[in-house]
Amino acid sequence: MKILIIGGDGYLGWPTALYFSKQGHDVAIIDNFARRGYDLEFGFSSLTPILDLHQRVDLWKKETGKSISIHVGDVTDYPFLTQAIKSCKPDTVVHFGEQRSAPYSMIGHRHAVYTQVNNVVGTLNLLFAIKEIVPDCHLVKLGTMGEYGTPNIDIEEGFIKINHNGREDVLPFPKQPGSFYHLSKVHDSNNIFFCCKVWGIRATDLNQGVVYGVETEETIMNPGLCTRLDYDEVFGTVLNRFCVQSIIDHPLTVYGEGGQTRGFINLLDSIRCVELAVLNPAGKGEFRVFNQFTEQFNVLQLAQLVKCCGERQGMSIKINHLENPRVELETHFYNAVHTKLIDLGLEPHNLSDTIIDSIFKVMEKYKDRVDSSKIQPHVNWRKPTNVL
Ligand code: NAD
Ligand code: USQ
Repeated sequence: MKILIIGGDGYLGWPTALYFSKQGHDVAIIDNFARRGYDLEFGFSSLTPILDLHQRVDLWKKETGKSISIHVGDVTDYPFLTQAIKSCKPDTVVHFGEQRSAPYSMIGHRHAVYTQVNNVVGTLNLLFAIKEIVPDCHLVKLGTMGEYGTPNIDIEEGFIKINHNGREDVLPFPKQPGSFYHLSKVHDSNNIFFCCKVWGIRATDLNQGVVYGVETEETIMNPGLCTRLDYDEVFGTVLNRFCVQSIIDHPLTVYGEGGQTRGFINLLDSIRCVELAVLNPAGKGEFRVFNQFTEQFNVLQLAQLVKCCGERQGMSIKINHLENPRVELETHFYNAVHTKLIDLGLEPHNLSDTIIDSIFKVMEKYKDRVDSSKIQPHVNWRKPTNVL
């Protein structure tokens, strides 16, 4: 297949591109390096040293003989996007290319507007470009479990059957997102659903949970092929952050009580889910939603799990409860259905001591690169500002 990966220089996009290339697909990447720009904006840096995209792709060619083509540009720039799509004529577009941090979107007005314009306009452009140039192409779009929020009922996979005043319908599951970033994903989902209906586009919205992990079979072929790993207050996700905090003896930063429950997924499973969606495309005009996570945990459970593993390795780990900088429920019901990807063949790598130990092992190698001043949270949902 010809597969176009938008956001192929990022944490998930890069290892996914390598995986598809290894399977023999013809892979192209679009990226505008916005993610590298956010690091420059705040003085953050990936824990793992990453080469630039051209160097990475050259190294991949040297290791495997396989080529990946690169289109450097911004998907909010429609002429650029249409030119890239005309040149690679993809069978499938996997769209990772958005600003993906909730705290970044909550810094203040400028970052909120940037996030929504970047994400919503980028996806809308892509929908138009698919309709105009490759109408049969399957769009696999990365959404988020955070679109649903934390309702006091079971979360279904995208749609819910509702009985109201004696009439019944299957409707999109109610959305209660918790940040301007998560809101941008809801706006995307609505636009995609609409375009599937009116233009017959085929699309899969992958409502993914929080991803953890760093290595894949392809990225370990050469240290220069590793993917980025963020631990800072803005881009670091909770389990990756707790692991980095452990190896530098920083207390684990549990926000509030720590009862916040989320869906989690290993990096390897995240890539496999995208593959399952790609290999089993949506029908013409079909808008599918898959809940892409394998297990749910609350934040305190994760902290305790990491503490336990770390202590077995001789680390001494303290758990701190910080005043929660976010506005979110800290104790709540959470039960989200996630069977569609399992039905397609996903075999989950569940979180275990062995997996946490292997994440520690990679992190230990780069321990000296950690800047501990970037860990404490400063972005506050209640106090928008434009300065971190
Ligand atoms: P990332 O920031 O590491 O990668 C995103 C990539 O997209 C970056 O390389 C960035 O430069 C590029 N990009 C952003 N805006 C662009 C634009 N306008 N034009 C071209 N390229 C652009 O993020 P990630 O962690 O790899 O996440 C990828 C996707 O998966 C995102 O859509 C995110 O919302 C979703 N997701 C991530 C997680 C997670 O835990 N990392 C969980 C659920 C969903
Ligand atoms: N949290 C802590 N301590 C920390 C960091 C986070 O207690 O040091 C808590 C947060 O308050 C939140 C939970 O952990 O309750 C998850 O936070 P996170 O930063 O790991 O994840 P989130 O902001 O939800 O965003 C991440 C990705 C995003 C993706 C989302 C999936 O950055 O791209 O969409 O996970 S989901 O959470 O399912 O919406």
